[in-house]
Amino acid sequence: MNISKSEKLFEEAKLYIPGGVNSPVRAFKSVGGNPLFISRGEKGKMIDADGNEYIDYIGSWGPHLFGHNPEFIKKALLESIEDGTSFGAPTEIEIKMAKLIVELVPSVEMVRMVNSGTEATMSAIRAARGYTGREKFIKFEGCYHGHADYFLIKAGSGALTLGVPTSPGVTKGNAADTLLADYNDINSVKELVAKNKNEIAAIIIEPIAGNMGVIKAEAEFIKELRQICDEEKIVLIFDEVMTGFRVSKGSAQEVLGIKPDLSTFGKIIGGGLPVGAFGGKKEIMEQIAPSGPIYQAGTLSGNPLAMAAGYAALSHIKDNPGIYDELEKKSLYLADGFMHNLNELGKHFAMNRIGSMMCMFFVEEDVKDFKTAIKSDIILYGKYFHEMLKRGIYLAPAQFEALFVSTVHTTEDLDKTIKAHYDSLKTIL
Ligand code: KE4
Repeated sequence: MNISKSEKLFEEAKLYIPGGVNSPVRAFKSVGGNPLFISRGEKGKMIDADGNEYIDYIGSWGPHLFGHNPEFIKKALLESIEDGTSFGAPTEIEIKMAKLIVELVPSVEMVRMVNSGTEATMSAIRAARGYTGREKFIKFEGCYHGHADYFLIKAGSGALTLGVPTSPGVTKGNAADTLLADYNDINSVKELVAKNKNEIAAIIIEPIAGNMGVIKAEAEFIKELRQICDEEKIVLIFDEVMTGFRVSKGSAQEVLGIKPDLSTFGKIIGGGLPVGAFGGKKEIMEQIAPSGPIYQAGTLSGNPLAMAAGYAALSHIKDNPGIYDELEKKSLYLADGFMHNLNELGKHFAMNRIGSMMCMFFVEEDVKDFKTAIKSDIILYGKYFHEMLKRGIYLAPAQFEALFVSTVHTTEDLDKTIKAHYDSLKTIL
């Protein structure tokens, strides 16, 4: 039986790269089967090594708000590369990029560029610790902030809710300062704050979670979170790596109407290249080296090539704010199609959507926190994923991720996806 090019490539990749991939979720472990090797992306589509075409709803896990390789980003890159790629010295485009982020996100007064979301969140935690002189921080079960040691922590036993490492290599020492609260449960935050009075430097949250599937912070919850941080002088960090410029021009903080003290960004701000950023209140950011004592650095941070792509992406957003209405229309059309199918099939799976990020959970009850999210039937999700793939629809190879609609998904793409959704569910239920 002849094996596909993707299968051949995967076998070879596993000889040289752990698990054959450079990021675990790409290996299809959660859904079974072997990953497809992608040869190219074009608008809302990706083509694999065997020439099969898929409508792509991952968009490289969020960056491709405008689909693959949009002309205006490609043009900016080709122009920039004529002058070189990186100099390890300040360049004008870094000022333009910083000014544009400050203009688009009012809570950001100053910003530092880094090379990934992980770098952004770990730097934001260090900034908060350095600024407050405190060591502990609160994160929420189900939120993912990248792979810095002190984020790879799950709730420990007992009321103490002390973190325990989720990965070998993460030390107990690192876990000791990470406190776990429950998303959308303000009492779980109040308990931790009371038990760790004046010891908490920061609370970091995905204001719209995208890593336990999609779950929006409830209005009352996020408002009280802001109040607690004000009262306790805790730095409130919105991790907007996924939601930044995804859910609105001003990111999730504009949708929720709450200003954090620090924000982290990634994905879309790189226009498809590796870029992250953290920024916020000037009094905190001025503490970052070399203007202040809190050390933070990066060889390729703000490199002009990546800045060219990111600046092109953010400029396109600034010049075309109507894209969010367009994204809302397309995303609502898709979600309505899915909901119609579920009603036809008599299945009331939870469907959470904020703008162009959404998730269908294989559980028939509201999903508003980690505990309800993990009731989803991930085996059934795996079957659904493969049925959709067979029908040319490329979704996240894991239940607890987001589906992303782009500005270049056409009505034809959406109709094909809605039909595939119905036929796939019909097949597996
Ligand atoms: P990166 O270090 O992967 O650029 O960003 C980490 C990160 C931080 N914060 C949030 C809210 C994030 O969603 C992420 C990364 N997102 C995952 C997708 N769920 C990236 C995919 C992957 O790990 O390959």
